[in-house]
Amino acid sequence: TYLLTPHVLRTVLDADVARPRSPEGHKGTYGHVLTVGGSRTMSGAGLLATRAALRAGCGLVTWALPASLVLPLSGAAPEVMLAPATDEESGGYWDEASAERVLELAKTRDVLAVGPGLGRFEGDSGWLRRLWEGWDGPMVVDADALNMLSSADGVDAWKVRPGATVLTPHPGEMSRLLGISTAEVQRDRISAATAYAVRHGVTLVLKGARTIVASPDGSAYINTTGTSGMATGGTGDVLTGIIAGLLAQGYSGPGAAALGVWLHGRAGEEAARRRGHPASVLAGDVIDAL
Ligand code: NPW
Ligand code: AMP
Ligand code: MG
Repeated sequence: TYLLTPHVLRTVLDADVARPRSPEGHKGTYGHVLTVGGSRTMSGAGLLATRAALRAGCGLVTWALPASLVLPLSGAAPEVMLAPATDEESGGYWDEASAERVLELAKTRDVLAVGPGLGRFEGDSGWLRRLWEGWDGPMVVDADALNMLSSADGVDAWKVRPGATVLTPHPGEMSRLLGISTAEVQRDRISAATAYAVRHGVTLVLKGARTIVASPDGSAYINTTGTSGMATGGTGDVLTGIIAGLLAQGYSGPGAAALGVWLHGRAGEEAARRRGHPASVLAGDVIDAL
């Protein structure tokens, strides 16, 4: 277990062959993220994750969202491509069939970021399993997608993914993943995170003040950046986008998670400085400070 200082961060990233920002680079050089999220009442979460991925430096981002949201959201983020992932005729809401559309879109993208603002729907655990096993590249699993994982039967039988898998639960989501109380999770955060990461072969980011990054090899990192100003709606969705944007640039699961968590906290500190007080930080300010 290490404190995630800039020096330690460098050693984590040593193993990475990320794509450096080359003067010759173009938008295709830095990877393409597919965000899968948003719903009628939580479109903001999908938008925050999508914008954060771009701010983290990937070249392109497509946002797969319910068809009924495409028109209201066109223009909300001009840099982002919108891809309806549901059927217009059915009212355009997430359903089990939308997994096939997402997998089709994923064929020409590098990273999937699944969960922010998705909501829950009938058969959603099977939907997540279809993406988990049907997509072999890197994948960030957050928010409602974590809740789908919690309510799925027989997760141990799900295939270990060949691509990097990064799970980003807050303590409430972690308590659902483990079937224990939030207080129990908080009592020993390092053990909760590392045990899950090793057992399931994933990178697990246990969020909250002093976020833990646990890698599948059993090592754990305690973040040193962040501020109480980040205790506000949407900051977790921003982190999901940042990690996905870094994965798209070629970082490993633990590398993208450690760098993403550190940068996210540092951007939160900068946002609080710019606003003059942590209480006034919004999730969008964290993106802008990045
Ligand atoms: P409490 O309140 O202390 O008892 P949920 P969610 C606990 C979307 N969003 N330390 C907390 O415990 C997300 O993307 C949309 C301790 C509470 O029980 C999801 O799709 C937004 N406990 C969806 O909303 C902006 C902690 O977790 C529970 C903790 C639901 O996600 C907001 C709350 O978690 C949001 O991101 C900590 N550090 N952190 C938008 N603008 O569209 C959390 N808890 O029930 O999983 O709800 O996180 O809001
Ligand atoms: P979520 O609950 O999914 O929106 O995620 C909240 C984000 O804000 C996570 O990255 C947390 O680590 C971060 N955060 C929340 N409260 C604090 C705090 N008091 N200090 C530092 N970071 C925090
Ligand atoms: Mg969240």
